Amino acid sequence: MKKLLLLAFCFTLLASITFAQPSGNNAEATYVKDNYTKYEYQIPMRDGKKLFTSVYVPKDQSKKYPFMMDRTPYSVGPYGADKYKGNLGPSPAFMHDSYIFVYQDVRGRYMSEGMFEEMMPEKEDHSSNTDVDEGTDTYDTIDWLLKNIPNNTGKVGVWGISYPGFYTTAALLSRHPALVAASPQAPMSDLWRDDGWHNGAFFLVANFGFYPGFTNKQDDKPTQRRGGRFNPGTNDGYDFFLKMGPMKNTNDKYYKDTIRLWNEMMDHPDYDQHWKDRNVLYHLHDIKTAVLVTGGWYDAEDLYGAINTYKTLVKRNPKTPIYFAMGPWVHGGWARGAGDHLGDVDFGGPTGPHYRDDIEFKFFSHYLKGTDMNIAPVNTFETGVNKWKEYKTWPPKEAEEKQLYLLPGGKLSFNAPADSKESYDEYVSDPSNPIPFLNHKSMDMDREYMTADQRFLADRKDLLNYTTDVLDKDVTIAGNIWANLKVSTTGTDADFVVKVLDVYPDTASNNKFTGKDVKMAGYQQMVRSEPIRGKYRVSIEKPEPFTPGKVTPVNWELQDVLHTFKKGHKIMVQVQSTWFPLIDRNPQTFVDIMKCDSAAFKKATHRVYTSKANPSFLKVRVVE
Ligand code: PG9
Repeated sequence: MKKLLLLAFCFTLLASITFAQPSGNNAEATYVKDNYTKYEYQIPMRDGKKLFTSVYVPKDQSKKYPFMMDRTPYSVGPYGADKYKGNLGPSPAFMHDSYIFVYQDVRGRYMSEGMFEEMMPEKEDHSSNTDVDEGTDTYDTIDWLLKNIPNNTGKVGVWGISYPGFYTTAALLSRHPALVAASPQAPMSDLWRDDGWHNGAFFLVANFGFYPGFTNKQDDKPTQRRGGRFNPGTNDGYDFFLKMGPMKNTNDKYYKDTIRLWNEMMDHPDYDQHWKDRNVLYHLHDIKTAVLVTGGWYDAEDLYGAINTYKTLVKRNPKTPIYFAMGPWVHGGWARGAGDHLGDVDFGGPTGPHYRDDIEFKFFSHYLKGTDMNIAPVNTFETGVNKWKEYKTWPPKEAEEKQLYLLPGGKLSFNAPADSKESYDEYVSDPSNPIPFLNHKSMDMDREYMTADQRFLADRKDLLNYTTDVLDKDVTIAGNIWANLKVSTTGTDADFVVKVLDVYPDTASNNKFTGKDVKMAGYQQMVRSEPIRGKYRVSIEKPEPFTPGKVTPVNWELQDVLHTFKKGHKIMVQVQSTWFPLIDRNPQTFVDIMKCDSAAFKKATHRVYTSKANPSFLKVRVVE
């Protein structure tokens, strides 16, 4: 602790943690106090550890109620039986409809006993009382609640966003028969692929800011204390991280090896056993609980988790009712607010209330209270034309796979290259002058980056643009996008970032959300974007260097979209090799990036091939 105090930067009390329960407004807070009584319990688990749990019971005890439970690493506070949360449940409709609301500090967090482990590995074998995990903790909690909370109906629903979304997925593994409905929302599923790394590129700005606050205790002693917040002393993240130098300086200069969870990240850059043990998707078999998986197309944190939790559940549990809802939202954007725009982009009206009232509330009400429900298996918001679309499956069966080719002269087309002559485009990428991911100063991963106009990069020479002709009809892409590039580099490692952009016509007019000094005419809206760290192109477990100058395939998934590029717009694909400080810098030499020195960082020339022999293209699914 002394060491920390000596740091040049101070830690202040953490004001906000990513997915703590929103505090609600005064009317909601009054409603909670008037209609619910709060109790606090230490619920014993099978291994003897006790988990701190707040239970809000309807004052009207003339009826029975089902449980709605949220298990969280972000604190169930406020603590004290006389101190109430400002609102209850996933949305106000729930608290007005009366449920028994249960909030639990998960094992090792805040007032619960035990040692916290990042995304605690799930076990398949629970034969001994010490074989505990989030599944058994959920099972033991449900069992205790059914026996100890009067006037319950014997039915339980679980929900949670982000980390609590992971705990919701893990709750399914309790396989407790009373757990009849669950909604993992933006659930982390595999930290290496969700918040940590995207195809091996480290999400620097998001994680660096998160771990000091999250690591509130590094022992097994209960505490109400929150973690600290790292104060970098600037709001210019680009400058801060550039001056910081190589990743090892996060510890050498700032954290001094005091943050256990940060060190776990730094020690495991590859997809090794540490991360495999924490991949909850491996365990999603034999699930009988009805599930509603929810996510946001513009969730910069756990988009992978939402999409892949849904796809895995459907594939491995074909007889179980599994629903999917994806809207035009940022991380957790469906839980509160209108959800009517992101940055300059207008979604044509509120989207949040439809989800909360017509999908989420009806789903839980049906399974917990037996009310009618008429929800399509897949409810997806189609961006670009701003409409909800219902499907039976995701991706929709009717979507046809097509290839969108990067062609010489910066062209992009569904027609493959015809010329047998070799062709390529090249750029020099310099880790000491990385391409910014934002057009303004920030120390955060500003969520608007997911739809932001990319024209601010017009003068950069270290990226490539490929653009279609003006579209003569709408083009709708539904499902995942794959980048298939043929590249070469003068270095031995390289990152490649592919961005898919919707280019608006010059006649496009501004909307009520368009920022000051922005013109929607010619806007280059980011629709989907993902990096790959080239050394992981063959195996995410065993990185491999590039052979300088050798044409090499690099393929990676860009995640799903449901987006219509409208008639009159153009589709644009942008390729670059830095994206800072969203992802850390690749030194472009084959080294352990988390441990290397600044001497490892070198300029390199990268080529992207566009010929018939070496085509580069995106694989997309098009709905006619
Ligand atoms: N997605 C969250 C997270 C961020 C960074 C690291 C680990 C988890 C969260 O908001 O819970």
